Amino acid sequence: MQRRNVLVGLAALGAGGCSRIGETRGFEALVDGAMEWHRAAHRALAPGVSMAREYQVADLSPFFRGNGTTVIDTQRYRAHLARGFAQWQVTVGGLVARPLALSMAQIRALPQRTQITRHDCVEGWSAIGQWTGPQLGPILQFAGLRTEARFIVFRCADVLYGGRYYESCDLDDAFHPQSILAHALNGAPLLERNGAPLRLRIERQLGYKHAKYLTGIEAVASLEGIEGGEGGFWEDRGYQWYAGI
Ligand SMILES: Nc1nc2c(c(=O)[nH]1)N[C@H]1C(S)=C(S)[C@@H](COP(=O)(O)O)O[C@H]1N2
Ligand SMILES: [Mo]
Repeated sequence: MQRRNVLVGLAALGAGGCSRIGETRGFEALVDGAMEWHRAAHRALAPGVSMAREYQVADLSPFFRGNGTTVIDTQRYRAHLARGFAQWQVTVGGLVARPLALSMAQIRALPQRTQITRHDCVEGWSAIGQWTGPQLGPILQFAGLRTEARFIVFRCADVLYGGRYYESCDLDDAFHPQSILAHALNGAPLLERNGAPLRLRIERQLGYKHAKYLTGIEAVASLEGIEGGEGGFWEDRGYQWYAGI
């Protein structure tokens, strides 16, 4: 049933490009693969995989503030926002066998994980929010990471203090069950201040690792040569790359 909805949704969108049928089949395989992966990942929650603490609805912060970029003042972003992000795409590329470009409809059609977690910003505030989105792991698995891939880089739509925001993580965090591409906070589509339409939740890491306004996901062998070379916007400005909580 869910799968039929996905296909109908895709047909309505007109998956675009040269091979509509091919793309639809490919996406169907991603949905199936993601479901199997989700199940397997849960079963494998074995000793060794440490999970971030998850909270209850009663623990939710009444207000989840925005930090860093909270408004993107470009014509391009304003136009996407005005159209409800119907044309927004997140690319998955770099060292992968099968590069992808996912629409928000496709992101929402994948198996979803909802988690209530605490966000800790180094600036000295925390907030508890409920995040929903597909796990990153099965998307990367479907794209087919090449053996040389060691890091995942997250590209963002915003420029902060003159620099493009970006982040990165190792494969351990990328394939962690609580690493999701979140499109909803507390059951509602993300607001602009919290990273609309899509942001990373990487729950064992500090706030600045949770890249907002995602436009691209890139598998790389090394972080050298990417922006300042330290693996993230704040890392290039002196923060730790491994920001484990
Ligand atoms: N693209 C982008 N992602 C970002 C930032 C940013 O400025 N731009 N700020 C980071 C920081 S320091 C924090 S604490 C969180 C804040 O998330 P929030 O705005 O939803 O509170 O986003 C992180 N991700
Ligand atoms: Mo932060």
